[in-house]
Amino acid sequence: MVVIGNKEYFKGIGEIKFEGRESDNPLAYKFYDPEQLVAGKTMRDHFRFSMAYWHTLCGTGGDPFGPSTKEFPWATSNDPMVAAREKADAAFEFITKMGLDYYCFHDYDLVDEAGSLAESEKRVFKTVDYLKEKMKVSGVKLLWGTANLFSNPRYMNGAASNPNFDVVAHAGAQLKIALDATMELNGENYVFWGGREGYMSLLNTNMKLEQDNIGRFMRMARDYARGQGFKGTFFIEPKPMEPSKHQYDFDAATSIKFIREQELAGDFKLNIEVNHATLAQHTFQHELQVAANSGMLGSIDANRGDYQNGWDTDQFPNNVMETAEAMLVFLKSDGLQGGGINFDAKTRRNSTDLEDIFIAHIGGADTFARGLMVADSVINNSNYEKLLGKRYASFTSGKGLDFVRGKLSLTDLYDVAKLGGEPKQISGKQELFENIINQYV
Ligand code: XLS
Ligand code: NI
Ligand code: NI
Repeated sequence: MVVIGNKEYFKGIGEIKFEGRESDNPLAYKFYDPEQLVAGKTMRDHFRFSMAYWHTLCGTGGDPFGPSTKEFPWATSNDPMVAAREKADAAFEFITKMGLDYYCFHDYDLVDEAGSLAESEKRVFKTVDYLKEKMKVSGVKLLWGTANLFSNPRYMNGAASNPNFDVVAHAGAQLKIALDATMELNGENYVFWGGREGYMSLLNTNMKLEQDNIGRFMRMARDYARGQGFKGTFFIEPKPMEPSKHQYDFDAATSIKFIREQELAGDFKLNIEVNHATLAQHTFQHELQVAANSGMLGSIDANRGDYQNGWDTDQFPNNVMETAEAMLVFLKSDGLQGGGINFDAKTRRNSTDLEDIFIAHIGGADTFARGLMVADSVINNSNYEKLLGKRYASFTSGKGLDFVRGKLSLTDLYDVAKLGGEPKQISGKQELFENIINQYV
């Protein structure tokens, strides 16, 4: 069902339907068929696709070298409340026309921050009331909310990690409001992305205190939300750098260590973003696997980087090979723990037609759908699993099995090696594995 506010913003664009790969219609899904079953679940339930408010409704194309290029018809009013409602109308028109199930926001994506905390809070809750109605009519749900604790200059030295307690307190107030807004909208999760939670120079930084303060801040968030009956999961979204030089949530491994050290396990998992993985010199699939190994694969921010540029370009996903490898991890880990796939991606600065926003999201959804189907057939129709199993066969019987079961000592290894002589060379077969993925694309 398409829900439209007072105005229709995306004129001439109807509901985006699945038409299959033979279709030439740029405004149709070629691979994402929400009702198609893959590995016992519909694609819709696997992915739980979400629109990111910040890029899709607020990102007008400004960069360090030039101003906005995109004139959004929902961003014309000088009255912040009118602008917030129009933005919400456009958001829900887009989400429902796309057939997405979820959205995500930062507090001040919904409505502009005001001159005082009290006034900002009023604005946020007025907008929340409006969103509530739109969610009721459309059935669209909130995947996660978050607080923007990085844009306002007051956070230039960090938010929870700020050396000035007054700023930490202000961040706490903003966190409380964002949590309340998320809970009011039945948000299923809450995200912490710490763009300014890091440092530029260790010379002026007490790293231990800053990190412990972030831990305290997150435990407060958890205790407050749980006290209000929040049942969802908190996610930390790792990113190594940008805007800070060193960000404390560098990658999945670093964030898992932090979660455990700060006694947040059980309540906190990870939101893995593709372009953040590559910024940390990892692959997307590596980060997914690290999270899954610790039972912390919570959610995904879908996008992609650029092989030549070293920053967070947030392009829409279109790399089927990369996504297929990621979906192998996804399927083998039983999907996401509470989260979904949020398109944290933006159209390029020179993609200025409103329909480009649709085309971009369609491409992203199709890439994930294709990746999922490839991964599913690799698992079920190829000898991939058998080959992988064969690589580790030495641990399934004899002394290898004893080792896995913890029955051997170091002297046992010594004896095995002495008896066995030089181990036989066994190929890693990487090219064969790669060819199998290629064969099923
Ligand atoms: C920025 C992050 C941000 C988070 C939400 O790089 O990806 O958009 O997802 O604060
Ligand atoms: Ni993100
Ligand atoms: Ni990002």
